[in-house]
Amino acid sequence: MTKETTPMTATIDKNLYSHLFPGTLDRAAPCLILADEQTVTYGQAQARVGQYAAALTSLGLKIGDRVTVQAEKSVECLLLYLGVIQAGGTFNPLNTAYTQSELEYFISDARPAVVVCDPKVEDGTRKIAARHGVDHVLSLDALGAGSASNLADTFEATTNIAAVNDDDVAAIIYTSGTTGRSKGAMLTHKNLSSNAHTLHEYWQFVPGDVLLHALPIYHVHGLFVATHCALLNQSPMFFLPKFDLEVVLERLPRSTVMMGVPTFYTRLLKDARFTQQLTSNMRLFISGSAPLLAETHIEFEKRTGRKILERYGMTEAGMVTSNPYDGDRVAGTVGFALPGVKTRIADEAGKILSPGEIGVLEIKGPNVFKGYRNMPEKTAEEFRDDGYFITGDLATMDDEGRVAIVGRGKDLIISGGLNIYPKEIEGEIDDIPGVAEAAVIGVPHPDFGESVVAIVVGREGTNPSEGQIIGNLEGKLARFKLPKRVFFVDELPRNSMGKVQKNVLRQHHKNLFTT
Ligand code: MCA
Ligand code: AMP
Repeated sequence: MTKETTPMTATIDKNLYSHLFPGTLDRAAPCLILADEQTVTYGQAQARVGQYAAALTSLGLKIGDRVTVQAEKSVECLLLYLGVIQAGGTFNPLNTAYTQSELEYFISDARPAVVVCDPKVEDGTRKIAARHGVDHVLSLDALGAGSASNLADTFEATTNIAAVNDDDVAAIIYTSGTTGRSKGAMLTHKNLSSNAHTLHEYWQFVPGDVLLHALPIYHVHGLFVATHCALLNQSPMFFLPKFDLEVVLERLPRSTVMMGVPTFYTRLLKDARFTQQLTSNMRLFISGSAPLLAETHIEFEKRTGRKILERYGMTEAGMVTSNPYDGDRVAGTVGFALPGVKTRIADEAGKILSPGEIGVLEIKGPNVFKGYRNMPEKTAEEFRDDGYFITGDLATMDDEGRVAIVGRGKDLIISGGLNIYPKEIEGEIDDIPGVAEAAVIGVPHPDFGESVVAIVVGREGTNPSEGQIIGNLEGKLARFKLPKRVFFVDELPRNSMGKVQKNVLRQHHKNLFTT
């Protein structure tokens, strides 16, 4: 944070960077306040971003070149992201929990020009990178130290902003699929800047706002929705490494806005120190990424006198609908299509349904992504001919356009706001010696909303244990995907078509974690 630069002169609106760091930037204003209260001003942040942009450009990064980053949340990591954007590169963050074997796939698909990883896994990452022709591997640790930041230190901050087009890809975020491998959703500069402006206005950010940022920054929620709103508002963020209840309770009285997954709210409600008085400075609590239980919504209001604002989104489109800021925030609903976004409910064949009928939510707007990297057929399958994207979420819409998510057309578990696809885990369990087949389901969980449970049929004459199954998956799958419990059965329930009846299994295990 040592080098200062002169204020920006060039403004190229197409680059997301120009929106987040406008010519009118108040350089002395606090931007990031760390866990130890150290503050980074907007001027310092911009200068550091400029150093990262210069460093990346010196490595030969061109518009659209990918920078894959699997690093712990830190200020440096956030500023590296913004440096990639300024330089016109494509930022590709990865969940820090992914194992090296998961990483191999992402690198093989993203074909990055630069990979940034934690120093702890640098050796393994270098080997993977070498196998896929990646030229540069840099490191960044949880404190923001490593060869990436050392390299940035050696450059003067550049004020050049890459002249991108609206549909140049600013980020690729991998999102798992019901079948096959993860899909890299390509989000353009226009997707990100349009959604940022819409949310900034819709959620009525005002001078004096302070954002409490405790989300990870490898997903849309923490990286784009939260930080872009704060940056557009030139507001400070309490930038916490993770959701630590003690630290969050301590920072709440000095914050005005928090964005979180439902687990944040259930954890706060479990603590008696979370009171109306503690939240008296807060103007907005936002929840998303997973369904907020109506009981959490109601208990929250009872405790604090405030209503959580629930919104709905997905990697492929950023934010799609939101409960209103001023109007009714109705528990169990995700509100209305955001300005500029169109929503409709259709059946599988694409017939538009009437108000109140359950179908799949389809969406269209400037926020909707460009497509999945390297998967033109998969992309085409998920769009209607008239440009609507098929979300795969089951929903209803009332006469006024208020949307409620009532289920999922896709076989997906959402645990603590992280998406987990049963198919991926079933595939790994099926490969374990002694296993005939497996079904993986999501079961209600008081902390994570849903948790992963595996039901396994052993091969005749073999008797694998729960510990063996989980032990076998360790190192192959990120730990948050590991089943919390494994049960053994003689056979899986099937319908007349031979399809595993997961609803029967879910029903059978529904009280596993809740009673
Ligand atoms: C951690 N663990 C988990 C999860 N997180 N297990 C299941 N589900 C999880 N979400 C496991 C770890 O593997 C570890 O297991 C143990 O729990 C402790 O890990 P720790 O990191 O200390 O956990 P935590 O700090 O308690 O984290 C829980 C969390 C976190 C706060 C809920 O997962 C989180 O911040 N989630 C937010 C995810 C998010 O940002 N989603 C947005 C996606 P072991 O001990 O076995 O190693 S974007 C999106 O969905 C769209 C666009 C949208 O609408 O926003
Ligand atoms: P992701 O893969 O991270 O993009 O996850 C997006 C998915 O999370 C959506 O397709 C929904 O299934 C789910 N989701 C996000 N927000 C909500 C919400 N408020 N209520 C219910 N489900 C949600």
